[in-house]
Amino acid sequence: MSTAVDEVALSEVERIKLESRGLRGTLAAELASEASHLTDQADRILKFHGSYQQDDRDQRRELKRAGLEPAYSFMVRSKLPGGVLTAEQYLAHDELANTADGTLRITTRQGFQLHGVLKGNLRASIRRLNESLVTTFGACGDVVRNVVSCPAPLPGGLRDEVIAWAQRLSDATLPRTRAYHEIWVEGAQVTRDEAEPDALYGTQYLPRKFKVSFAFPDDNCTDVLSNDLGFVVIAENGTLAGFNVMVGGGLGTTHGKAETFPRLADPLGFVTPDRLVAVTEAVIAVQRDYGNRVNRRRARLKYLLDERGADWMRVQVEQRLGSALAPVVPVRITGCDDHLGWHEQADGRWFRGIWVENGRVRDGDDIRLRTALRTIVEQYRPGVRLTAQHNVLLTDIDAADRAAIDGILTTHGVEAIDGLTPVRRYAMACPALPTCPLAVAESERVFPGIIRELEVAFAEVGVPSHALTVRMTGCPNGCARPYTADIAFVGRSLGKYVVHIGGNPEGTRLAEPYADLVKLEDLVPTVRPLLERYRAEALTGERFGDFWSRVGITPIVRPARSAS
Ligand code: SRM
Ligand code: SF4
Repeated sequence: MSTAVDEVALSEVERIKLESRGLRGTLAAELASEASHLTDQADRILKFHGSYQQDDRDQRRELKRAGLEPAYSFMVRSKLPGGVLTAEQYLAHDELANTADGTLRITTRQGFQLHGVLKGNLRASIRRLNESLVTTFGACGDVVRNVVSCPAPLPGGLRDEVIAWAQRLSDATLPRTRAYHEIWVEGAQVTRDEAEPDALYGTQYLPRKFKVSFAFPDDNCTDVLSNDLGFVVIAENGTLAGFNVMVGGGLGTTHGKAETFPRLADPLGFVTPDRLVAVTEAVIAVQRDYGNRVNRRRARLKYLLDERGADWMRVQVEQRLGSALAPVVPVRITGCDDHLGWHEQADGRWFRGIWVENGRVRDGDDIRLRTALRTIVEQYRPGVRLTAQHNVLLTDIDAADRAAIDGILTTHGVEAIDGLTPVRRYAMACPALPTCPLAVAESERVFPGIIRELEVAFAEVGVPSHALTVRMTGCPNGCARPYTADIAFVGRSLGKYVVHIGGNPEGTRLAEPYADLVKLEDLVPTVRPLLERYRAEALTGERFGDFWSRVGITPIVRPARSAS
């Protein structure tokens, strides 16, 4: 394999990967040891296996002051292509939440995360997921992550056909090493000296995470253009003709580092389904061979596209394919559906989309969503599907059971969708504190308050009701996809945020930074004048983000209230 990196200094992570013997490293031995936590080296390798070592940041300072070590635990992320689970697989996750922090967290890439898993329970948790035929392998790390695809089983059958392709692609891009099976399933402590050859990933895997998405032109519910590699479905007379291939999307940035930026994917060409795996492998091979292995901040495929352009990329991909790509089919991405509420499937059965605040399935005082879902899944055995907007769909339900299922949800305080304002319905926040080590500000914990405040502002200003995306993250990495939202709050430092304005629900436009260093309590007052001008000047039917994109946002340095 290549090349372009042989002569240059490798980043520390590259060295760890190279010396890991097929993602083994010292992981097995460290898991078996009495130590409360893993070394950084083993933690790096653990990520490829679908888990991150974390510590409770709420307790960090106090423990340090008391001379104690941090409160370590692990986040475990399941890889669920297209967000699809059986009832049994859902119940396995629910059961494991009891030995974690009592919640299940739906992710923005249709996975599940368990938080707060103790080291002593880690192997049993991952093993239990494997027994239910769910893997965590490749849910994190420098490989292909969970492949996302619209999960709604709508009539016509195309959605399920595309999910099957997403699953095939996920299988084809799984690392070939047996390390995962040895460590988690067999529980081996003595592992091989030599790595098995991996034709796709080589010995160093990819320079960075690699994200793949499928989407429909009229329903980009997976935010396809934010992915390294995207496939937009092209249908002819209701059947799958193929996919427009999009490359080089990604959202992560670093404050103050102008060489990092969010970017939407470029069109590369059109492929028929039989060439899907080959074109995926070709794009991955280009990133493997030419991606930046020295500077991890610049290692995503988007920077290769930015430096060398889509034409260069096309030549590289075609060389590896041994044939030319057909030109992209001219289609526009025009919509995004959250699939909430009741919908009829092709087979006459029904699915119901349930709104989950920030993807957190839990039992609170008033809303006991976790118990409600467990009760329904145990009793009716529906399919369970996760959306890329943090919500859950219960599928394959007989018409006769609909009322009873609604009754269970109501009894447990779960709100019907007609009770949700658009501001709330499409809102997303990342986990941030206390689990995320990269958070510089709060997100999920403060977001409900921000949404309540925004709802009041929208009502007082009299803004017309339409789909609108409001998103928050605790740092600029962009996990809740703030840079494609109509309104976004991006953590800047403790208690302060950058406000971004002007994306859209269909994810085809990047928002612009509007105000910097805005205090948490000033976020809504900062946005309010924008609502007022929008209400006064928008064209009939014009949406909030579209209006600001048309008239142009003039960035302000200081927020409305804290200017003194
Ligand atoms: Fe993310 C890192 C959570 C989707 C960009 N992300 C993290 C970590 C693992 C922090 C860390 O590295 O230690 C966060 C764990 C926090 C915790 O306590 O749970 C984390 N990311 C999440 C999730 C759970 C957010 C959510 O609200 O659901 C999402 C898990 C998806 C999954 O199932 O795989 C999640 N992350 C995203 C997305 C959105 C997407 O993929 O659609 C992005 C932006 C798109 C992109 O990748 O460009 C995203 N996460 C990042 C980045 C920045 C990457 C970059 O190119 O710069 C990091 C930091 C990194 O990789 O160094 C990061
Ligand atoms: Fe953590 Fe930042 Fe991602 Fe939020 S956006 S989960 S704070 S890495």
